Amino acid sequence: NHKCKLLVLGGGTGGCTVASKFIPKLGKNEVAIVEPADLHYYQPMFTMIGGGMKELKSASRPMSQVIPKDAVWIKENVANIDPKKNTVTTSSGRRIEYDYLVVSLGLELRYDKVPGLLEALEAPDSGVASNYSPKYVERTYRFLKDTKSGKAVFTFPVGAVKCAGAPLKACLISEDYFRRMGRREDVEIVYRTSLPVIFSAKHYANKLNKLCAERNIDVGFQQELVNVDYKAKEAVFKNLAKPTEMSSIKFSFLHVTPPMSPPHVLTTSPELIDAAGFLDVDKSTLQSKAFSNVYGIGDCTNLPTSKTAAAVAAQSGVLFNNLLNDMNGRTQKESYDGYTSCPLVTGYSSVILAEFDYSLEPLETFPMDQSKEHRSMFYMKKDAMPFLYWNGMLKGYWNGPGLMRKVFHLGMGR
Ligand code: FAD
Ligand code: UQ1
Repeated sequence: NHKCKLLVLGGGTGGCTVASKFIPKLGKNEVAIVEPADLHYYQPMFTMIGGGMKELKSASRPMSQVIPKDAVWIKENVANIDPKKNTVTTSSGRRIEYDYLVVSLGLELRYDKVPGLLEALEAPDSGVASNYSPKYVERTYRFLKDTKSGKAVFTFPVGAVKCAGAPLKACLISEDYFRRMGRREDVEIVYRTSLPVIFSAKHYANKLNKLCAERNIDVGFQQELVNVDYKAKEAVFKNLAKPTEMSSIKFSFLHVTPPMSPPHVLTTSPELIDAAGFLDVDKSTLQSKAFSNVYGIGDCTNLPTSKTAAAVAAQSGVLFNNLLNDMNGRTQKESYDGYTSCPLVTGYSSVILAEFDYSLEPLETFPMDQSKEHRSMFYMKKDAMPFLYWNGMLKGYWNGPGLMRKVFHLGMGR
């Protein structure tokens, strides 16, 4: 059994970042992190790996190196949360008592929800790949290289996803790949999304619609992938606008973004979650609506913004200030504006850097029109961001680009 001031559930992006911030305040061994994984992945790299621009091994570090050294690492699964008793139980039955709790458990990938998909992802030569999992991301580039003709199909699932731009990035990078290889005339590019729009923030959606049209990508809306038959090379879609209407596409290559769900373990504490199963927090303060000593950050929360590491960075500063104030008996609160960012990689040397907040209106850092494709932003994404992540964010020193934006805009604009 263990007792600590601050308990952090999950040692991913949000968990490590928050733990690092509190250690200087709370001292050695007063912050504990429950995290079962051996490796911590920098998931934003997966998009580049799928395009053959980076190697998988460059996207991970041993968990032992990213969990701050003065934190206690409990290398187990969380099995039960009891916020009434301020305790968490692990899968081996260990009880951990806390004064304050931060929940940062991320999202679960649900490849199992699409019949035939797991078999297809396990079969060596199915042509089916997915950038979302370190298990399947290397298949993307392998099968891109194998695809000489036919259809390359890209999907977007129903429900909450992390990095909602990533399914389209996979599509645009692949399109650029085939063009550069001289195969674009022989490969049709098909994008099928469950959503009625290409992207949530309209300013960028306008640009992306135009880009897809110019690049001759066949875009279909409100289409949900409901079955994969890799032997027949067939993907079946349901028309969400007309649920009895099914259609099937014969593919050479299929990139799937899986359905995702909130961490199952949250169901052990129904008071903490909303109807959809996400941690129910105040959208400004990040505090649990049910328990004042519980906070949430990142993908497992119901914060009504797009789920990204960039959003986690901005949230971490707000969470830190608010929870520290609580700990010190101060009542003032800082507000999260919903800031999120998605570097939309549109090919092998260009990025549209979408940045927006709860209003879905652009909130851009750099003094230029970021809805245009930029080479500089490609290198920012490929080389600068990973460095900032490992050396700045996970160590607690990066609260997102808010300050940078104010400097660049000299106090003018949003
Ligand atoms: P995670 O970092 O996923 O961490 C959750 C942690 O909880 C994991 O370590 C997991 O092992 C642990 N856990 C789960 N269940 C349990 C349990 N029962 N007990 C204990 N521990 C548990 N973001 C960007 O900002 N820019 C991008 O360009 C970008 N691109 C992306 C591309 C792809 C393909 C993907 C997959 C993601 C991308 N993201 C991007 C999103 C970003 O990676 C996530 O939003 C971010 O990592 C969320 O952090 P988190 O702490 O909420 O969850
Ligand atoms: C960001 O802060 C962040 O988290 C570290 C990302 O995730 C990897 C991003 O992709 C982006 C774009 C940001 C925002 C940073 C700047 C400089 C605009």
